[in-house]
Amino acid sequence: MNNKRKPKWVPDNAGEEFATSMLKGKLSKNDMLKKEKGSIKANSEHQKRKKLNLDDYINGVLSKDRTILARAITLMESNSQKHISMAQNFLKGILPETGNSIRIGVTGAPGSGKSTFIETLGCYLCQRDHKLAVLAVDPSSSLSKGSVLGDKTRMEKLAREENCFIRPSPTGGVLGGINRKTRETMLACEAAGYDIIMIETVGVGQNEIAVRSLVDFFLLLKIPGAGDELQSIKKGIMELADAIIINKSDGDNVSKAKLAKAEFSRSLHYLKSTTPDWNPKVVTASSLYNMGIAEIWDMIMDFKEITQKNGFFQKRRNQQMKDWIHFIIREYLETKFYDNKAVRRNLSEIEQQVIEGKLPPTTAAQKLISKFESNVKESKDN
Ligand SMILES: Nc1nc2c(ncn2[C@@H]2O[C@H](COP(=O)(O)OP(=O)(O)OP(=O)(O)O)[C@@H](O)[C@H]2O)c(=O)[nH]1
Ligand SMILES: [Mg+2]
Repeated sequence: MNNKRKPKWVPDNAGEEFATSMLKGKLSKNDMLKKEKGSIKANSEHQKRKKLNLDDYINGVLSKDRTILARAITLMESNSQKHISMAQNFLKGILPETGNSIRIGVTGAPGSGKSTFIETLGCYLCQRDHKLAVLAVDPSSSLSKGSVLGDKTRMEKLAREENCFIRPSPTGGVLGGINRKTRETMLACEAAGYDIIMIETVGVGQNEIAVRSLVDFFLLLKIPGAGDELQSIKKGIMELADAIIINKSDGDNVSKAKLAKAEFSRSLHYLKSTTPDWNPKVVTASSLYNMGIAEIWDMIMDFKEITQKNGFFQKRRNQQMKDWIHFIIREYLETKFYDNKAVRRNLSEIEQQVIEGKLPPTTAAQKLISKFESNVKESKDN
């Protein structure tokens, strides 16, 4: 008897007289269907995975092909050297077609309603023939566990809109990742004809600053609380915002929201605006019940008109581009420095000496820098 055909319950020492074996089963109708589906899937997978060259990427994105846009973003997110140089050539190719959008940053504490707000405003805009790209920046999911997955399901209605493209932007915990890759993703979306870009990020200090450097209009979402709003918000973040939205102004929250609005407006009054001719606004809204959303859009359009008229719209973008160059240089040099063998060998010991008061921090930094420089020189000489 063929051992492989033995059912599990047949004793190991069963002889020939133990006449039990399994026959190979026939595929049921259902199995056949599954198999067919599987092969269909494999085929489309194959199609999707067809290798693209540089022109395919550029032409695909410029002709508004969403699948190719998604693949171009994946290419730009890759850290492999081969992909990096192709991605840079791709960017160069699409650059003349970028910039024709309004870039909006949406930030706020976890659960303040950012995704709901983007969904409601997004549906409103898509129905008015705008094309919207939503980039959800997730700070490595450590603070708001799995928020990107949550976002995907929460923005279900928006995801069904033909005019909308939603892309979670992984950052791998590197703050810099937000800046460089999100910016490049944003450019690709613009080249693919998206005239509104919204970037969602969880409000955790430095993230806001990184996102502020990407966008034209920066929105901060707050929820009405027990009147202690101002304590929970850093002045620095408020200064960055072009508008504060008191979200969830519905049901029992309405009167609390009014109070919060008055409180924020008062304190904004004392802060210097970062945008000439624009005083940051405080508005109440309900993303869930679609209240105040159209007014927020009108406000953003007013902002655009005012800043385009006084030239600050372009001036800010120019400054952002300059900052971007320096950011990339800093990122490159820092990585080179901390990856250096001599630095890695000596870093913790020198840090310890500073902690123990044996070395002043400046001397410690200089020591590490000279170890780095001589190591670089040494490897060049060899
Ligand atoms: N009552 C009310 N609830 C809302 C409103 N907006 C959002 N919510 C609810 O608040 C909860 C969180 O909303 P999200 O949109 O996921 O919040 P988020 O800021 O994107 O959250 P994270 O991405 O996890 O940081 C959900 O249960 C929403 O239904 C609103 O205007 N009114
Ligand atoms: Mg969200």
